[in-house]
Amino acid sequence: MSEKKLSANEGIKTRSNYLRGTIAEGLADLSTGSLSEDDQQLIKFHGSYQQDDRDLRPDRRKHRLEKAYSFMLRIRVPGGVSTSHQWLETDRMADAYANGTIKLTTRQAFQLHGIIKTNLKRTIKEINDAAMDTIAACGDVNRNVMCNPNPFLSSVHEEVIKAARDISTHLTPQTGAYHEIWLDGEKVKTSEEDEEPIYGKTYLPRKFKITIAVPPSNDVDIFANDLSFIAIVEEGKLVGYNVAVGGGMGMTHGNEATFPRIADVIGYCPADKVVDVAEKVVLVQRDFGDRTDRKHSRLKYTIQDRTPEWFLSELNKYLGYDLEPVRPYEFKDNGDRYGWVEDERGNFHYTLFVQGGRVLDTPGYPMRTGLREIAKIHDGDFRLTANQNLQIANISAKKRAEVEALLEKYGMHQSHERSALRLASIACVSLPTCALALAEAERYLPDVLTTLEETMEEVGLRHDAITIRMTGCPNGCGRPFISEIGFVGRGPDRYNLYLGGGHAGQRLSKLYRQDVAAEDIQAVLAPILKHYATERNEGEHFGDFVIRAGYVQATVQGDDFHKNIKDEAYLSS
Ligand code: SRM
Ligand code: SF4
Repeated sequence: MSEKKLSANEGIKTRSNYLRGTIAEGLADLSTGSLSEDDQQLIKFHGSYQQDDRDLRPDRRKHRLEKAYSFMLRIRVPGGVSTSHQWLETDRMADAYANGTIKLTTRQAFQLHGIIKTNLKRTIKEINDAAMDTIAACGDVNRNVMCNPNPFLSSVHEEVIKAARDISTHLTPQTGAYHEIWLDGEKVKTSEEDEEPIYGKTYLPRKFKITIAVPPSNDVDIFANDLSFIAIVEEGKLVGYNVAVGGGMGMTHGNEATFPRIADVIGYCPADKVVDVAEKVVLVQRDFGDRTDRKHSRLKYTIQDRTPEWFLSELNKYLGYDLEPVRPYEFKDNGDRYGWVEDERGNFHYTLFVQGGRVLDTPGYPMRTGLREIAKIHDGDFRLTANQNLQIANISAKKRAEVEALLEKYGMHQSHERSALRLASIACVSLPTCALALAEAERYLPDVLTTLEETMEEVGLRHDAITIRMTGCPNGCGRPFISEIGFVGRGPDRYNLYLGGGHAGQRLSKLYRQDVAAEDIQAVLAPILKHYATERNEGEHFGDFVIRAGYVQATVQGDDFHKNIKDEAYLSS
């Protein structure tokens, strides 16, 4: 029996000498704005993607110019908590080296876009000087660990954020390459001195994502992650975590072997075992994940192929003890709590809506300037939410009036009064920077929402939160397959429309219409929204209603996600 060939990336990792490759040499080559193909893969582990401005492609092609290459940098922010100083530094670098905007991502990280090759090293160095880093923000390793910014249960939250940081630190790659290349760290003599105790030479088969949630809020969307911990709080104290494994969103149009998957909740561990469990789940995936086909290499496929029961028994072997039975928990929603909140210690938190997570100044709405002015006087911290929003957190009672005045001065004080639909929206970056985008998302969803708001207003749904997400392709960076309404790019101005995801992100949606033209979106959705407004049961969420009313089937775990996609054109595309 012949062994299947390893994917090309496995060779790149093996040859890279623990992620060094020829990145340093490539940075020094001023004849091009790009890096070699192999280094483009390796640089992801260092937190960067080589991109080009796709809006400029036709013109540059016409003039026979190299693509307008630049680099995106993703800054890890474990648990989404950033200090005021870190905010100010990120803001400064956005002007000094990037495109003048800060992107708050769906995994509570910062992204800077448009950094040219000659500025990359100094930007990474300055990020590290601000006590942040970019290592493992991307690549076949554990990514930014998410944790919900829960101001209500601040004592529990403190413990949970510590767990997120501990997991993040424990799973950070140990290679000296990052320090060597970006921070002028000392060169190690042989790669032997530079081992990766957890990952080994070839790291993981694919990216790996971890979250922690404190119910009833699922605002970090645990079911879309490789591994999640659901905090179990008894009598106000954190006692442990339920463990969920095997979630993920990405799929490829027309390829039924790829699909989004909801994580399985397989057991419970005491609070002091959380890092151990995280490590062992990673090890099982390291050893059993598919390294031959990158479209089949996420943990969700390992578990789908071998069953959750197999995974639990293997994990118990790696742990040397058994996970306990799952404890009861309940999630109510996966959205953010906007506006002002006071916590049990008398601190204040203001959650600001940030459309598409893009922090920038626009005529009439100088949000980036306003946040900079707040950061200058703010004595608490900033918390990035997994819904691409921003919490100005832990404002002391004596500072609240000052922060409030600045919010008002810069027009941010009413951000939470927008329609409930807009407040429940997410759009991935997509064009012009994302190399994989098939259609617009961040630049287009605001307009779609404006037209849908007319319908929502008309039928009396202005205050009803329906989760709505748009992505430029089926990789699912905005987690569209677990929203109640999901648009997934198919091609320029064309989207597949998915309906019926769970309001708390607990159920996948189903394809309702394929190839909806951008201009037809309102016409397709308006009758369904009207129907919902008149026929819904008391407290019934939109995602549940569309299933009851027969627009789509419910997805149950283990179901074939593509079961109701029977369109030949779709499958052959
Ligand atoms: Fe993502 C690839 C942006 C969250 C699934 N994602 C990309 C790249 C890097 C495109 C590329 O490979 O060339 C995008 C860069 C665009 C740009 O110009 O910035 C990109 N992903 C994003 C962000 C910035 C979207 C956003 O608007 O916030 C999010 C950054 C998160 C972070 O801080 O780490 C982002 N990506 C996600 C999520 C959501 C999540 O993790 O909760 C998912 C779905 C969950 C999952 O992983 O299954 C996601 N991104 C993907 C995939 C599909 C992976 C798969 O298993 O099939 C790709 C493509 C790939 O890896 O090959 C991808
Ligand atoms: Fe790019 Fe697709 Fe992710 Fe959007 S969903 S950022 S288009 S990879």
